[in-house]
Amino acid sequence: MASTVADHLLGRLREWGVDTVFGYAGDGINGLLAAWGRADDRPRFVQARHEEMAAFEAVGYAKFTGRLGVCAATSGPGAIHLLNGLYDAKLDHVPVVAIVGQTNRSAVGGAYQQEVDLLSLFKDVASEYVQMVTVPEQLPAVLDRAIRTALGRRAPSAVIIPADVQELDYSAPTHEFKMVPSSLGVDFPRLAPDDDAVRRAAAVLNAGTKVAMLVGSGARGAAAEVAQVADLLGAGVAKALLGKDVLSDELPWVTGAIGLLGTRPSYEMMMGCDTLLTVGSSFPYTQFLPAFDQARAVQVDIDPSLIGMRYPYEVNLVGDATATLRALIPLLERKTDRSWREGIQADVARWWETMAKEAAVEADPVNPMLLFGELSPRLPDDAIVTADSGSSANWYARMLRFRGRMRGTLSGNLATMGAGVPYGIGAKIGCPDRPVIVFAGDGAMQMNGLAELITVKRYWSDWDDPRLIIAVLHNDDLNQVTWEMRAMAGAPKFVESQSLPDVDYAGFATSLGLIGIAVDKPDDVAAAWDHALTADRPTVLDVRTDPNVPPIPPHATTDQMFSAAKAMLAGDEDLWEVMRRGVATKLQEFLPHRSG
Ligand SMILES: Cc1ncc(C[n+]2csc(CCOP(=O)(O)OP(=O)(O)O)c2C)c(N)n1
Ligand SMILES: [Mg+2]
Repeated sequence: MASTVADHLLGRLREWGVDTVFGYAGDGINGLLAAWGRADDRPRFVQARHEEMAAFEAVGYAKFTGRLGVCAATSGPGAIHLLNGLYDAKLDHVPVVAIVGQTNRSAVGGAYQQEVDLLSLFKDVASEYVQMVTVPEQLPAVLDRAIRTALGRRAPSAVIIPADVQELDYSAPTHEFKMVPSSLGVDFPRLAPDDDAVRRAAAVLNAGTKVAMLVGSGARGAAAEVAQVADLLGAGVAKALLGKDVLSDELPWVTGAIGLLGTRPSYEMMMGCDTLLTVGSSFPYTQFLPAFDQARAVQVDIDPSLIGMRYPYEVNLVGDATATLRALIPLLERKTDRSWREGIQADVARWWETMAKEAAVEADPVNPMLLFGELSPRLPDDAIVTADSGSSANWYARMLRFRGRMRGTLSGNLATMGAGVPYGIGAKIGCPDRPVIVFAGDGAMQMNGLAELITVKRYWSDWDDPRLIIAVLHNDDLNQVTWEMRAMAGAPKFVESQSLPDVDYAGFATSLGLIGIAVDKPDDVAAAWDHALTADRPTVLDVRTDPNVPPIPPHATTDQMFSAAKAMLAGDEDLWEVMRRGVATKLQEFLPHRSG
């Protein structure tokens, strides 16, 4: 039998080194599925419960392996389901190719069943590249370009293939007019910075006396250079959420997370600095950066379309983080006065003590900070951690001390609920020899995490290291939003929208043959982690956490709240009291009544 377009497509994916495709079946891709059967499941087809989960799994896989993520879905509803996961890839700059079916060419435009205008549907999410293959000769150029564009622009792209085209005999583009042949592979440059710009940046940084650095995921792989620059400049380093695993939290001058989910030392450093150096981050919240007339600033970023925003930077240096920092280092003068950095280190040390104290405070029944605090020192050196959107993102950002080879991520820019569990699955499929820990709210579990545990049931026995731990913050509440409403809108909890039905998460896990551990006492938290971290299969930790422990720190809401919180904390009030008794209620006293 001749090779079909679908056979050729799978063969080309294999040639590109794609070993896994996350997907879900449907008659819009029947030709592809049949080819998969003929190809002996190469690349491996991983079946999710829902196409959105397949897309999240592809994003998680790509984030943790550094390779291309690929997902596949049928036409119409399957393609529509992919969207949220693809937007997650778009906003967090992750290379993912979506392969989707379409109705037969003879039916397109005929209001046919499951016919959706897919080119229009994907136009925004796959704005870097989306195309429909209508004849076999088109396939190589479209597929190869989709892959190269996704990798090069760090973005999702989409290839649409009508069902009948999948089953056509493949015929390659020829050496003729109106043919577009293609080739395999791509090598990217390491973008070297402009010499003059490096000199101007060094002049700004050398002139400062109190330097703050902010690093994001663009600084991944440049940890040694970041540390060297920070040392020369006597700087502290704050980390944007997606850059949490870029630099070890054991370094005494790393102030940790910044922003709404951030730490106090990061906030204080930004409020007190006279110079800012941002590397590989487009952290969005300007109000957590220095005031406009307070600091001179330099930004380093590989993407000219994202540089120069958020702050009036004096030098916007486009370049690879490692190459640019290496070029800067010989031009930087070591600050002889180390007092600024010593102050930051003292703040950081005090911060970790405060976190430990807060985690030890009694709650009803389990303080969520205790859950994270007990895990932190137990984290295996090669652990991968993901967190869902919700209160767990806050505790993930602030409470976990990353070190060594640890990796972690979440849906940073889209901040979508429901990514935690499928990210964890994508991590396990991509890195089956590493332990993976997922934090998810009960709302996120009910949204889709529970169903996706069925995917875990299907695949876990293939993993070299079977440990996948899903810690559920069981607070019967959409807690993050409940607190946002309290703190930002001054509104009480609206039970109809915020309360969740009670579900037995541990019991559901057990029913799937996984380990389920229900925890409702603080004293049992440590043993539960030990159990899960030595288990021979995936575990769901179903932990009754207290919804009255506010995830939002007092310095993290509106500008007025910053100054209010600062005033309170400067008076050496017990930070915990401020938080525990309800940041919102306390801070409300400082807020003028809102109008409109
Ligand atoms: C898809 C999606 N829907 C809604 C939201 C808004 N949202 C953000 S966090 C959150 C609550 C999450 O509740 P849960 O998963 O129970 O976690 P908790 O905050 O209670 O720990 C909501 C509704 C969102 N970010 N994404
Ligand atoms: Mg909840």
